[in-house]
Amino acid sequence: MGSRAASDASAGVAPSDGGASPGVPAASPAPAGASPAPGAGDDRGVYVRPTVAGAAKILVVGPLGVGKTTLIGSVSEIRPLSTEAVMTQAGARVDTGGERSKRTTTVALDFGRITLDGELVLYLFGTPGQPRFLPTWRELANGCLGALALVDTRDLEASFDSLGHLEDLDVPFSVAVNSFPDSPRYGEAELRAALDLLPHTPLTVCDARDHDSSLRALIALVTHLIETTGETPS
Ligand SMILES: Nc1nc2c(ncn2[C@@H]2O[C@H](COP(=O)(O)OP(=O)(O)OP(=O)(O)O)[C@@H](O)[C@H]2O)c(=O)[nH]1
Ligand SMILES: [Mg+2]
Repeated sequence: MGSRAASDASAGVAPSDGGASPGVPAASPAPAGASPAPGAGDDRGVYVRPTVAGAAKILVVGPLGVGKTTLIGSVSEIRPLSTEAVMTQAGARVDTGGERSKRTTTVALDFGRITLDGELVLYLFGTPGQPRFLPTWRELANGCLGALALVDTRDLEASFDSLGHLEDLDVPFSVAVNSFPDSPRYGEAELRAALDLLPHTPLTVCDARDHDSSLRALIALVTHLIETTGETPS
């Protein structure tokens, strides 16, 4: 496995012997006031609460099949908008990677909404995962406060483009490892080195299928954004 750091291929990491990514912290618990887990689509709130004092646009990025659509769907308090299309043989040569069982892919964007602590609304925009859609990020990133970058440890190299693109666009971000059953486990230092993360960039583990886990990853991001920008979204 390679490192994202330019020309330092020797910094590759090997899986640590078992364990659940011991060095990589799970994000801290969700605050008591965070929105409850949404139930079936019909139960989801439609209107922004009157208590809301601020809003922020957040990108959810990552390579093909890393779990972006899944995360937005599990955390959104409104019925998420998704633009899934069936992957066909015609795209097989360009749309590589991702879950082998995966049959659809996002072709425009995902959209969802979550209210934190009754006060801060996050509008979540999921990017398409195929590399050929990277140029569309420039538009999607317009006006965003930051990004949650999902990573799959089964193919760390697949995330390099996403992270590099965020840096190019000057979008602050945090990283969340979305764990799959067959994901190799790495220590935090190994992962940070392989992904070439700055020391202050949050690195957490999440399960994109789980509402609370996804929420914690977003809270880690927002906490980081508030700390680094010194501003509360308005
Ligand atoms: N085991 C496991 N499966 C997951 C997890 N997250 C997503 N999946 C599955 O992985 C597949 C890919 O998830 P998506 O959410 O479609 O991935 P995506 O990043 O939106 O993919 P693209 O839009 O094609 O880039 C789906 O079949 C999910 O059910 C996870 O945390 N654990
Ligand atoms: Mg998707």
